[in-house]
Amino acid sequence: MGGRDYGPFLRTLKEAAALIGSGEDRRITVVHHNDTDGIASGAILRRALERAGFQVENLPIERVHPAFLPAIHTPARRIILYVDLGGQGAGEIARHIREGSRVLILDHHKPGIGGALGLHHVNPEFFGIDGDRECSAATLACLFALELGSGNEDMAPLALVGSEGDHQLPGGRAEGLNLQLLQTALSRGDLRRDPESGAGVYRIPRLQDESLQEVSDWIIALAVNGYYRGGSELALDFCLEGPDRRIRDFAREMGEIQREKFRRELEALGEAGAARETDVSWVDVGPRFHPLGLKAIGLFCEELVRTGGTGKEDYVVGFQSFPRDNPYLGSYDGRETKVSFRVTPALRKRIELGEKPDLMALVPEAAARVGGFAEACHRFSAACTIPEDRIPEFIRIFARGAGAPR
Ligand SMILES: [Mn+2]
Repeated sequence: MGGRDYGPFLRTLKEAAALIGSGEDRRITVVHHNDTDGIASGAILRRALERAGFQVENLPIERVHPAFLPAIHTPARRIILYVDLGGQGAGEIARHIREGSRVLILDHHKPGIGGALGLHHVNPEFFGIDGDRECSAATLACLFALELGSGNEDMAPLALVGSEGDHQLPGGRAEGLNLQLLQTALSRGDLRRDPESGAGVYRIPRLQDESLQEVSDWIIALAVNGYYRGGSELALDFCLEGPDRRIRDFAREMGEIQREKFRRELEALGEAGAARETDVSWVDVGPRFHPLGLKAIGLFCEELVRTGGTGKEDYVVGFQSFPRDNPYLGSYDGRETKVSFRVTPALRKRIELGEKPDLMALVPEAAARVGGFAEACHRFSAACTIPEDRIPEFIRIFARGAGAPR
């Protein structure tokens, strides 16, 4: 840590905890991502806020979609805490805040430009702390929990689960604020090193001695694959109580559903594999992956690449239609499709050589041109949402950009 001064950041967290902890209202809604880091964050906050006398409602979501904000910001919800998401949509969220309600965002993703009035946004990135490497959302949530009460130190292992899920512990090495909580958890015996299983493997005795990676795998099976069957609830229970029979059965069932859906889809594509347009291999699974969560299409694109179902140097694009019913927020008939992007290993090399454009250069612009929006864009993987009836047009626009010489 090199004697880094986290004082100003921790003071801001303390103020945020005071803001939430004070007041008469004892009902709070925690809105969080449904991936490993988000679920671990949601579990930490549920336990810590319950200990502080709150009645806690967890709302796990796949992303902040403008259409769902009115369903989140209802009059009955007076205190809303966003964690692991919300930072990039702060401006949009601010427009839905009702008078007399309090909204706090705890996020570690690089915030967009421009602030938002009427809400508090605590983010390590504001303090020069790298939210991609030194502080997962679960670490942030745990530090917030420690400001609510020092009795929450037992939540530190879950902070590391979130860090693992967000790939912030390469080879088991933690940095920055993640490292602080790793030391807390080890010194209390809430986490133990397991050198016999490999360097950098940590296990959580309280969760039946599962490793951080195993816990993360459980959460993905439950909350990501099982999202549209309410599996996020089980994932939260799992984080706080450990796996029971019901949780193991559900996770296994979701795993089977995923394998079966993928197998059928590959079979239907047959020898020819994905459809081709210049430099682009694409597949539209429509609603066929239901009830799997929207991350399924990205995983399927990876499977397509692995099984050779794409062109050798292609961008790989998958479409999965947006389910009409959200288990937490009710129905929505926007008729949209989620779009996932991957690249083949050969294309990745060419992008690295600067011979082809990366996904950050292609996706936001193509999405905007058909009235959609980009969500999570990295160089070699990305996602966006577009209207369902504009898929053919989108493929043409994307293929034109992809074929353009760099
Ligand atoms: Mn995260």
